[in-house]
Amino acid sequence: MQLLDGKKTSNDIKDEIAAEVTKLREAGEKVPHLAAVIVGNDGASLTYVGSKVRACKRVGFESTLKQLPESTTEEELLELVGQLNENPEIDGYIVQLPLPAHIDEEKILLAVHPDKDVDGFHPTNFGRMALDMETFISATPFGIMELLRRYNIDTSGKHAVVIGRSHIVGRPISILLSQKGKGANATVTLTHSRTKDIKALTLQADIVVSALGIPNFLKADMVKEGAVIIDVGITRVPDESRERGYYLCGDVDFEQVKEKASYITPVPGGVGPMTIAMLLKNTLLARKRHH
Ligand code: BQF
Repeated sequence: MQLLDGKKTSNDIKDEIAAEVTKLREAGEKVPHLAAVIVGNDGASLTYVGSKVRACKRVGFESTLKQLPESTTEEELLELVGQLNENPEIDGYIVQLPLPAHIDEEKILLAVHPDKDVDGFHPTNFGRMALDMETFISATPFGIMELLRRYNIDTSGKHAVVIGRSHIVGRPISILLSQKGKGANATVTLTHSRTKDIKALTLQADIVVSALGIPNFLKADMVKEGAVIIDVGITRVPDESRERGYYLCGDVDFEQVKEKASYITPVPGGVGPMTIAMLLKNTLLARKRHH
């Protein structure tokens, strides 16, 4: 078994981005500027935006964090989105999900200008991704593809089984894996909560991507010997004995499955850090495209 080390790979990518930022600065050009909007005080969301802002600092990007109260109205958030679209200082921005229940997420995502949509969630960008056009690919699927490419994993003609059909991970990764190119060309099965017999499918899989959010869902008896296992789950499991009060648990029963896998991502330190690195990559791309 070989670990797909997202922590190390994301640090390599951040080093590459930092080197590009230095070049931009030396050429007298503006450095990339990412803004992040968060509404409310969800603990996990605050951690995620915190990581994103910290990552910006690490590579030499400018960053702006807009923290709005839980009571923010949809109109107020749309107003801020409009300002960010207009602001020439901001190359790209994200609106941290999930949003409070009283705000229509779809309405907000539609309002983000596609040229600044570094999360790649706007239908224009998702559609461009599906059509092999240049776009911002969502950070998590982009991170998974980059991990497969950097480890030279042979995906061509392989059977990839994706678990979960979310707009942010399952759906886009199933499209990307089936496209032409390095780390792709796979035959893809997209499974979800209505799939009749997931185990029968995962047993046939050369590659499993699990983006379900059920801790330890994927057991050793569900995977084929030598399979590549990508774990996108990161559930916070309450644990009094830890100083944080929880631990992070993936969808894959790592201790069991690692014995059968050829390659496997750990949680933490697998896909999660890659997500952050690819958001930076998209922001650099936005800066370069900006003029
Ligand atoms: C790690 C996310 C669900 C819903 C909204 C590093 C992250 C996570 C794990 C991280 C995620 C998950 C993010 C690790 C961003 C990934 O070391 O394993 C980084 O910050 N993520 C998000 O912004 O919104 C989410 C998951």
